[in-house]
Amino acid sequence: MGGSPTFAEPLHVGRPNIGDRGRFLDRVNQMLDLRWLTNDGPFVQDLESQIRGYLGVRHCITTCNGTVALEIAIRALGLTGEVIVPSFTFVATAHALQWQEITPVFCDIDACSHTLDPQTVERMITPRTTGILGVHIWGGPCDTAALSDIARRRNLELLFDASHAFGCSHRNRMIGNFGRAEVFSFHATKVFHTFEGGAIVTNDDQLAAKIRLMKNFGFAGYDNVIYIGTNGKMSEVSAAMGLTCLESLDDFIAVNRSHYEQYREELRGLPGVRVFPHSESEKRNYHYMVLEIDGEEAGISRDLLLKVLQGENVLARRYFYPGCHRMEPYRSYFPHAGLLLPETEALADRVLVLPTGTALGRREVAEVCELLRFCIEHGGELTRLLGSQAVSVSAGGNG
Ligand code: T4K
Repeated sequence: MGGSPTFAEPLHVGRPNIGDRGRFLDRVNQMLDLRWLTNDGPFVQDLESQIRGYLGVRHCITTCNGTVALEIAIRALGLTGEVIVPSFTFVATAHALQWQEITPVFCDIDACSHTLDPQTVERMITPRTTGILGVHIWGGPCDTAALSDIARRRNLELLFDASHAFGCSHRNRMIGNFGRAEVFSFHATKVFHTFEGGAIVTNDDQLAAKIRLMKNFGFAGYDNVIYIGTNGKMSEVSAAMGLTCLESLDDFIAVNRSHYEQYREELRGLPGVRVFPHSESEKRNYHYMVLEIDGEEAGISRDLLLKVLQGENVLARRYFYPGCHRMEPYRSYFPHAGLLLPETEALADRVLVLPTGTALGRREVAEVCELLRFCIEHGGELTRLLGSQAVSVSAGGNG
């Protein structure tokens, strides 16, 4: 409203974690000395081995990003026709299917867990369905038992997009051990990252061998291509960052957890604000700080709240607004999809993701909470003053 913003510098949702800079630079020097920069080099092999140990899985195949990892996993599983997927996810989940001319059939979610609702999944199955692609949103697992049961009974493949769930567990096993395979994103903004990167993990030996071929043009040794493939390789510099981040992962998670607990404490009792709860009994990475805003109860709409936060340089986000089914090309392909997605649409209108991570301190978290409290206490006035103005898109993100 004309004054200077609360924060002089923008507060992003997820600034990258860096870890021990010295350790990373040492690795970069080793890499340069060795002149081995990509193609299954020593850092990639070490990273894959450490991830296998960390997750307790038989195979880890690193990739250049999470989207390509999804594309390869989908292809390696032989998915065709239709695949059931949530609309409430980052658009890459749907694109990885459509890119291969597989129809993403958008399915509604459970309002509490924000993940696929198994009963609805069952209703979306047609003779063309070949698989289910569940997403462990915010690091919280899908109902893996119910989805496995459906997949087994209906003879479908089950794949998980675990992009948000590195370091999380479910039923006392690390995520990475469910379905036929699971896919991680190691994008710079993730709790564990490799600048750009991803991985497919599986306990299936044959599937792993196929995926390894596919991510490297189908090469089974020099001059010998035995399968159609792509270039999905992770570079050595990315793996060097991964090894460095892995050494500090517990610290990153501890910071996220402390921010989550502080937010939960300081926002307690604010009308219309629900903090998405993380399990107390399982491992969580606390990577996404998710609120659900009930505009009626809060006395201010989620979008106006976002606008005010942005004005104060708090670049909160509406992940995953408006839902894949309301983005192109899906909006044109399936103009009536929303009729079957009431929970997805309601959630897309409520979610507000707040800044967290190692770039933030307790003071910043306290000030963001103070701002939210102020906005809700003065919701009526803010709505009168600013209510008619549209939400602008914050700088620097994908959308
Ligand atoms: N499946 C799911 C469920 C996913 O969430 C994702 C990725 C994928 C699949 C695909 O995986 P990848 O192919 O990406 O590996 C971000 C990420 O770009 C995206 O990886 C992630 N999901 C998604 C949830 O979030 P945006 O739209 O938030 O924009 P971004 O990454 O440009 O920036 C977020 C904020 O962080 C910005 O405001 C600025 C700040 N930032 C960003 C970068 C890259 C920095 O401070 N430094 C940086 O280096 O998508």
